[in-house]
Amino acid sequence: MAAYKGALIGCGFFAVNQMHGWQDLADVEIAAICDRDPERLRIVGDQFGVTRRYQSADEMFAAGGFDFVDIATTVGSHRALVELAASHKVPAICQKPFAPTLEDAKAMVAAAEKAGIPLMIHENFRWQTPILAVKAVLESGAIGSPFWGRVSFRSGFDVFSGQPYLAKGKRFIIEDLGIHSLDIARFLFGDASRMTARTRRINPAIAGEDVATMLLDHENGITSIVDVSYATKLPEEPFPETFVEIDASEGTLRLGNDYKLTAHGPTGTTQSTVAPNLLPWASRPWHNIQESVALIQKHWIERLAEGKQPDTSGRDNLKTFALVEAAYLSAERGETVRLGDLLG
Ligand code: NAD
Ligand code: 89V
Repeated sequence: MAAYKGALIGCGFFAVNQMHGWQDLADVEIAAICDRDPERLRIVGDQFGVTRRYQSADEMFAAGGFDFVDIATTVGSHRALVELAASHKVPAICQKPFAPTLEDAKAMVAAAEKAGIPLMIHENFRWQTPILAVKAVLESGAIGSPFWGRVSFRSGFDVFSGQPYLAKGKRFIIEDLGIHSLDIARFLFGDASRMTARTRRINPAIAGEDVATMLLDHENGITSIVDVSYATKLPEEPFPETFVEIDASEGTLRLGNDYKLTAHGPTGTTQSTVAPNLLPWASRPWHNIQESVALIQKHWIERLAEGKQPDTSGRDNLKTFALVEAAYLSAERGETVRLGDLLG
C-alpha cells in the first residue's frame, strides 16, 4: 500500500502531467479525482485507473480517505478549494497563479496556517533542470557575487490551442507565464523591493497583454530584468526555454538556446548542456516543464514526510504573486511600485 494517498481536483489540460508525475512516485497513490466536467473525469479516471470519481469537491472531501489534495483547476476556484482543504485539515498543493488577487492569496495563507496544514503553490519552473544548474553555479561561487541578471522568455508558440482561456482574460502573460519568470528571478537573485514594468498587446485576437518588460530592484542590491513575450517570431522557436544572463563580480553566466550553459570565471570557461530529461510519458517541447512537475511533486512528498513547509509554500509565493500585482500596477500607472506597500 502506498504511504501517501492523494486526491486531485481539476482533470484538464495540465493535470494529466500531474497524474503522470504522481504515478511515477512509488509511495504515492491518487485515490480520488474530481472535476465538475464528467467527460474530463471519465477520460482521466480511465487513463490512470482511478475509480473514486467526484463532480463535487465538497462530496470528495466529505468521503475523505486521502492525505493531501492537488488542486489543478484554473485560478477562479483556487481560494474556495484551498479553504475547503483547510476546513478538512488536508495538506494542499495549489496550481499557479496562486489566486485572482493578492487579498485572496493572503486569505488562503491565513486559512492554511490557522488549520496547521502545509500549503504548496505548484510553482514548478524553478525546479527545471537548467534553472537548477544555474543556481548550482551561483552557489558554487565560481562567478562571484551577482550584480545584474536577466530572466528572459520570448516565444511565438501558440499556447491558446491547448489553453483557450489564456486568450480571454484581461491579464495574460505576466499572470500566466511571467509569474514563473519572476519566481525564477527571486530564486536566483533574492527578494525584490521595487518593480517597474511596461506591457504591450501585439496579438489583436487576445484580450490581455502578450509582452512585458520588468525591472526589479532586489533587496541585496542586484538589478534584474525579467522580459516575457508571446509575440516574438524567431527563426527557431525556443518554447518553453527560459534564458538567463548573469554578470557577477568574478565572471558571467549565460543560459541560452538548446539548454547551453556557459560559465566564465577566474578559473576558466566551462560550457555544458543542461537539458532536461525526457521522461517516458513526456513529449517535446514540453519535457522541460513536465520533468519539473515530477521534481516538485517529489519535493512535496519529502517535505510532507519531514513535517516541513515546501520551498514554494503559500507564504513564500505571496512574494512572487506580489511581483505580478506590482507589475500590473506599475504598467498601469507608469510608476515604480514598492513591494513593501503591497505585502504590508
Ligand atoms: P483546464 O481548463 O484545461 O482544466 C481545468 C479543469 O478544472 C477543467 O476540467 C474544469 O472542469 C475543472 N474545474 C474548474 N473548477 C472546478 C471546480 N471548482 N471543481 C472541480 N473541477 C473544476 O486548465 P489547465 O490548462 O489544465 O490549467 C489549470 C491550472 O494549471 C491553471 O491554474 C494554469 O495556470 C495551471 N498551469 C500550470 C502550468 C505549470 O507549468 N505550472 C502549466 C499549464 C497550466
Ligand atoms: O506554465 C504555464 O503556466 C503555461 C504555459 C507554459 C503554456 O504558459 O500556461
